[in-house]
Amino acid sequence: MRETWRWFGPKDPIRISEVRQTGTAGIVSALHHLPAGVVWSPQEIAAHQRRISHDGGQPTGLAWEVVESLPVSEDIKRQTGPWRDHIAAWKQSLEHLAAAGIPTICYNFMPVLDWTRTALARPLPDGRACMAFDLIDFAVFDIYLLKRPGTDYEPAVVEEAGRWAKEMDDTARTALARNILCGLPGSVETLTLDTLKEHLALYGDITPERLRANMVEFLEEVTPLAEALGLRLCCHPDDPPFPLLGLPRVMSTEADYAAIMDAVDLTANGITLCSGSLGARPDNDLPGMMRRLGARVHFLHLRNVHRETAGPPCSFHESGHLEGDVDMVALIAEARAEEKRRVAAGRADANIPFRPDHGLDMPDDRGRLGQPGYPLVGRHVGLAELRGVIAALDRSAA
Ligand code: DNO
Repeated sequence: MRETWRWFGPKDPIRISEVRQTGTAGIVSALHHLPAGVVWSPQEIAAHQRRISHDGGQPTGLAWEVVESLPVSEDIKRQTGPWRDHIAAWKQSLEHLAAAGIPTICYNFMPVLDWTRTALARPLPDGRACMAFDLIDFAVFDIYLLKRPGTDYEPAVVEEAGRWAKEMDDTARTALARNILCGLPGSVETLTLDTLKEHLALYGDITPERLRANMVEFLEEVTPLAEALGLRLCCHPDDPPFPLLGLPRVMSTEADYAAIMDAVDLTANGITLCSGSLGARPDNDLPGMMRRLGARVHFLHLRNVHRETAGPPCSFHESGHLEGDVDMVALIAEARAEEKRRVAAGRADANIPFRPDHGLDMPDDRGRLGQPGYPLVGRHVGLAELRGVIAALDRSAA
């Protein structure tokens, strides 16, 4: 398992020379300043590689190994406007990334919102802080702030949301909206309530079946090229893994992944197995998914969640990497087993990249104001724990 670390580029308050001290082997990054739909030029890619390989003129020994994300435009997801041009640009970017030697490309197919949380720094009893998704808070946002017609929450959720909405003052309401609209780490786009409403209207007639068909069509276009270039595409799951705001979501379960893998049956059509996103549903068996879908898992996001209510949809908060509802040790054991199968099969990609996904905010992280969920100390603790699990499993298998 190859250790990697997500770095957000020059805006990231964590310097590459600091990342190096975590002992990580490679960097996950993106050209966050470019909007979806444009070509990533060789010059832009090379400049970013240089930002990673050098800090203050000094070599860092680190290289850009995984792209997260090469954004898929809303037009491609809906098949509207210049979507064919956007696919052509995506393919051109793949050619440039392959020429630059970056083999693994993560993307997602979530309409409008990427990850969604109602709290970005909820204090835990021991003083750490975590990101959380509270279904009642989300319903308050949806029903009382966004005022979306036709919401379909359970009656008990609507009732509770009504009580909470009365108790919230303007400051609390503004903070809630800001947290929910934050949903795209490092992106150039910032949503407001009004732009969100406009985006939702554009998805009015797009059913999950239609979105899945559009995704398959997109993959039929881009995957053969990726395969020929020796690249591995890997789709990140929906986070949280259930529909929000009436938008379709099609990458939430094992069955969703199996359908997409079967529809475009090439190794380059792969998965970013994010244990924290998928783990917010009790019916997602993460070690089992790693065992059954493993041959197509090209990238692992390892983090954990603690589910607070039954669901989906449900409330949950992010926990320490070894503390939540996902059996992280069993999941890593399955990832190691997959790597052994790849070695036996002579596959060149036997070393699967993973990153410690998210981390709890710990004391020294508070002053940095980095990307929510991406603190230096909290993530380093997560990496250290995961590294310990891997070492212990390897020792007992030897
Ligand atoms: C959240 C991330 C996601 C992920 C994208 C990949 O912290 O895991 O935003 O980067 O969904 O396309």
